[in-house]
Amino acid sequence: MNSQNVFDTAGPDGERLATLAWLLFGGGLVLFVAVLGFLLIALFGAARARRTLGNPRFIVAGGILMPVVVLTALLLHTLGLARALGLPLPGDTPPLRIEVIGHQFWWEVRYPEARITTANEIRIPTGRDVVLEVTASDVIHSLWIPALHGKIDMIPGLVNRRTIRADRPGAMRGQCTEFCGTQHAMMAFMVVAETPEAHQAWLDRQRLPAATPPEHETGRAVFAAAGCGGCHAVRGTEWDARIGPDLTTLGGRMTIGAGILPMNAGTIAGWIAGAQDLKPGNRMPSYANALDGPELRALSAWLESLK
Ligand code: HEC
Ligand SMILES: [Cu+2]
Repeated sequence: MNSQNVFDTAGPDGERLATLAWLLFGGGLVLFVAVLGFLLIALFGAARARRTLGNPRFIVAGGILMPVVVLTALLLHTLGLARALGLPLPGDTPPLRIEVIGHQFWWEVRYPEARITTANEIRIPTGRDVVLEVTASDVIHSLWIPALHGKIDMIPGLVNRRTIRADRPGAMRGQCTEFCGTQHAMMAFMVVAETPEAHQAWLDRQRLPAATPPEHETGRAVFAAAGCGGCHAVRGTEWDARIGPDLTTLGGRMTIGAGILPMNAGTIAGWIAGAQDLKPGNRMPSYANALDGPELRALSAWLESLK
């Protein structure tokens, strides 16, 4: 899967919205073909057919009545659809709460019950309601996972809630859908839906503090010396800043830099050296001049090992 596609759905609300998208697409196609047909008649048709097209009654029917009927029907249909979206599953299983906070230009993701914070990737269990509680720290953003739901605005000082559900495991892409600054287009994220057992195992792993085996001591020392901890948190260490993404399990994410590159030691090094080249105007400085090759390699190898 791994796609950002309204038609490639992974849950009930995604399916409802895909049906609406097909309806709009199909209806639009029918009207488009009809208008082209009228155009051909108007240009090349017989005189009688052309006269019919010019008849005021035809204009009133096709130009006023028809749009009123079609648009009213669509309005009623979408009002009904909107009521059906985000309905919780019947039953007693409490939903999983996940807080997502939009920042220029990345996503902070918190699991309040498990007391963990991560970034740029949302992991959800399949077959269970997930309540997304979204807000923003700076400007208005909007969270959209096309396979699962319609967009949810992220507004500073306000929490918007929406129940979503994935029916099958898989990875899908999401995107910020409210222009939020120069790097708005580079503000994507991944959503990983996995079985409840796999999800619980993931949550349990996330709770562990970051480990630094002896071969990665150098990388950790470079992190300390470069001052990365002034903006980032790594659980189980002295670093606890919240200006940038939590890096405790960075290597376990699918992408780096809010969905812009695949995750590996090479892209981590590239990001640290050239954050301002890859995403000009984001809040992290480039370190190409501050760190030499061996330092950069040790640092990114340590960060990649955090899973
Ligand atoms: C001034 C604050 C600041 C400093 C200092 C800083 N960062 Fe960042 N960092 C950020 C911000 C903000 C982001 C998110 C940028 C974005 O995607 O828009 C980020 C993103 C990252 C990411 C990508 C995280 C992800 O989830 O994809 C990595 C890795 C990273 N920083 C490592 C470092 C390292 C290593 C250092 C030290 C050499 C460092 N940062 C120093 C603010 C900072
Ligand atoms: Cu945004």
